[in-house]
Amino acid sequence: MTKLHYTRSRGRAETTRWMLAVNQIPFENIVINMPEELDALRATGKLPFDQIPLLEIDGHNLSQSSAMIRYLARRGDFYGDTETDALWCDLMAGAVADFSETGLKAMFQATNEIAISEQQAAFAKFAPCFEARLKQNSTGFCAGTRLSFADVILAEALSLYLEWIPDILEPTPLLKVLNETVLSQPGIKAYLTSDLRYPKPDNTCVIDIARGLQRSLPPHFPDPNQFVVTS
Ligand SMILES: N[C@@H](CCC(=O)N[C@@H](CS)C(=O)NCC(=O)O)C(=O)O
Repeated sequence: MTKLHYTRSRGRAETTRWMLAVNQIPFENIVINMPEELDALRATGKLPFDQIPLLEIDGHNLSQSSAMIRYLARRGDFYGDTETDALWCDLMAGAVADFSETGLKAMFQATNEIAISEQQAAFAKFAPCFEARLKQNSTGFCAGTRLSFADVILAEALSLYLEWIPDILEPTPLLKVLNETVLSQPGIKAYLTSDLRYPKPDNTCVIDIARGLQRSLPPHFPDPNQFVVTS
């Protein structure tokens, strides 16, 4: 069984979950909840950069979410048909990674208003570029003539924004259609309604992550350094 080791959250493992889902590869979330669990995983030597997520698949121990999604793109033929398609997949994936950062950080913000205004600003910067690319390609997809991993991770990033700002896609109709195309993929549909999909992150999730990784909580939390080990 394919195993994905990460905290009890979407975070940097979520693009990999969506790529496993679109490939219809069954997988298990192995939850790192306590620092001892991360120490034990590190002791296995399976983390070349000492970081999670870790994806155990096909006899490989994969690190770095960008490598995982490309492995899964090649495995499932989601990398376009030509060199140019592959290039566009990579170009879009780079921009999507930048775009998704603001969505990933939303849960750590001091107020909902800050989380929303930062996402509105990032959307205003990136979404017109994504919309222009979809117009230029004119197939309904980011690259080539069929679904690629770029489309999947773009929809995953949009899912973060949409939870905070449900009507955010109204000014970008091509992006809205692409999002619906990805959400209608059988594997994605099944994943999003399964127990494997974690809910929108809340403060408990932020605390779980800080405890598991022994890192600081955001400054607006009481006792932000309670999980940081100083020796
Ligand atoms: N570029 C990496 C980033 C991974 C990353 O930052 N992982 C964090 C958890 S979200 C981590 O393992 N932090 C502990 C550490 O770096 O020691 C990826 O996308 O996989």
